[in-house]
Amino acid sequence: ADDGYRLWLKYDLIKDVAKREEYARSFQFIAVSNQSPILMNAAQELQVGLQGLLGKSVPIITDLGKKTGGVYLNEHQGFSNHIKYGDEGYMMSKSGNIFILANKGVGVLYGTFALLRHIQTGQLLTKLPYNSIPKIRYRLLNHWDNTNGTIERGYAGGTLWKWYELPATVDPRYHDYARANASIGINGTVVNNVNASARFLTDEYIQKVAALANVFRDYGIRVYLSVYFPAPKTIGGLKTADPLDPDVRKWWTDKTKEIYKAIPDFGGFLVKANSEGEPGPQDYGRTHADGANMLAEALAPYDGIVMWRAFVYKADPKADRFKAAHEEFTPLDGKFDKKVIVQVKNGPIDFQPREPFSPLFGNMPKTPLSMEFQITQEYTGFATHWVYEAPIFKECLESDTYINGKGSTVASVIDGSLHKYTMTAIAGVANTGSDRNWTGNPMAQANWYAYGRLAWDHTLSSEAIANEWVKMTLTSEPKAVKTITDLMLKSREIYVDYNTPIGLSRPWSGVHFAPEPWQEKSARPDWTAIYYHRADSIGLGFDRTATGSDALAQYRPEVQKQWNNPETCPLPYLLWFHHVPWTKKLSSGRTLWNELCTRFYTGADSVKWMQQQWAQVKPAIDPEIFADVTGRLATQHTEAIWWRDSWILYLQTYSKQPIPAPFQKPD
Ligand code: GCW
Repeated sequence: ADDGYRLWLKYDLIKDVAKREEYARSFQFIAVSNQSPILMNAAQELQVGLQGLLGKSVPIITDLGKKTGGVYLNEHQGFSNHIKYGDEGYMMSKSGNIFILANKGVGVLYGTFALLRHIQTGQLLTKLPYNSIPKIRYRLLNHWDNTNGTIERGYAGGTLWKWYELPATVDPRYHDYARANASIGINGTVVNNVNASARFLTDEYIQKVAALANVFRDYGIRVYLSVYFPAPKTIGGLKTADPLDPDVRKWWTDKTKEIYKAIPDFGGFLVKANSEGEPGPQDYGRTHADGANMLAEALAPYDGIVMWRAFVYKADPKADRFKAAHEEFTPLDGKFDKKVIVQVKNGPIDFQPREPFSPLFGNMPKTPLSMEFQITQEYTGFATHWVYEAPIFKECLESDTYINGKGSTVASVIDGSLHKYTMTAIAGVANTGSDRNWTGNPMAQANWYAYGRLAWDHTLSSEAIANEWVKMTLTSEPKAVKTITDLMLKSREIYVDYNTPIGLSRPWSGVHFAPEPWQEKSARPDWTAIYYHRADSIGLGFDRTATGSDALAQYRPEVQKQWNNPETCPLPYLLWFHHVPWTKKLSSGRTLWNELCTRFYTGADSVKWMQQQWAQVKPAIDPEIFADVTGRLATQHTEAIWWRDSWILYLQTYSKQPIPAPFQKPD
């Protein structure tokens, strides 16, 4: 039985003997151009992969000579003078041998995983030549992991990092983590929570993190740390953490030096400051730029960067949280050091199942902006609900900001092409944990996978990624592949329908799981449900047009035009921007109330459809995974009904309307 540990790197034997033999003819040996650790990792991965896929042990050799019929992993600086492959791009070709060529070992490693993917997905080697260059330079996972072993918003067990055992004991699982990431092109990992403990900057923890870095390095992955801004006070014994104070600056400079001594390829710092109660430069009357530039100065002698998060909003129930990041950050455009990237969540609020793109994208032309996506399913059903996230990511990346006219997509902002940034980055909040299968729900592995693939090449389609993931991870039986891919592609829309349809924003509750639309009190005045959904006797939704908060004014006129008229605003965004009367007829022909009920009911009902579809693929799926997902889908169905009912019964106290007749039947 398959416990899910091997992810998409399963390398199960190809069942079709003829196909196996055909492949085998091209894999009589694996030759390497040198024996650096990274090239040897590539060669060994290929060896393990071929052993599994072809059932054949293929020798690794160090001298190609005149031999043909094998693979040559060739690290060759300057191999191409036509195309700029950079440090990470690779080329694959076939003539006599299969050649994987790259300027650096890590490029060869990526090419090797791509070759394996070719075979795993049953593609013909005649599809070569093939080349690939990442569109974004820093492709990171952000782990919200704490010193005590917990993960903030983690639903797959505790942290992977065994702090108590490190640095002396190095769990072999760290290698597998690195392999999985390298296979999808992830080249950096922030190991600790952005709500950071200062302990990560103590010598004790630097040594632990260095032990992880020692494993990750030979898979092309650099480690980064989230920093606690007042660390100079808490662990440095200084009286202040004012970023303009010379002693504070010296403290960071010395600390950074200490880190680089232990981790020579350290990637840099990620900072959450003056955000949700975390301290920051504003505590000293300084700006985000002052804080970020101080860290950039400390990193100046090294190849490291600062990723400064723009996730800020005030505890003000009268303000519109939607507008906060744009208000605070756009005035700072041009004030950041060249080592600083400002990291922006995809949407203006917070990883909701559907949000419009953040209006910061495109509006800071002098500052590199990076994208922060959330892979872990904080608002998309934790580990029980099956939600394939590639469509969420793509929807944002493909949104047009119109900053420099039509075609100024969010993707073109973050890949640097629009404003000519060379420093480009993307981050995904990880969904991994200590669960044997890494992500709790086996289907959530696809979200980790899809994030990595899109970070490398955002032009890939959600469908293509789903298709290859299914083939590599679950089955190659064509009908089952089709059924599961289809399920994946519909899963997000189904979730939105029973969770937050028509642009409804998700009410807060403690753990961010069930909607509790009735919630009126919380730790902060803006953390109530009513703040977000704005239900009243007239209607529902947040007016963000000129008659309301006017958040729409933060977008270009072309974008405003799409959203600012309630008659023409696409339904998925309607309640994000408009307070709509219950009885208003929508473009669907139904009233708001009837449309809401229709979505909630068909959404919950569609989970039943998901269960039926899944039942059909049983013969093609490993029994352990099949049973696991079957159980989760049952829970998902129950919970979808809860969510539907809690919303509808609550909203009905305002709408005073009956549930439409077709839905007045037992489930
Ligand atoms: O929405 C919030 C999450 C917090 C998280 C925060 C952030 C790490 O609920 O758990 O803190 O976003 O992104 O900083």
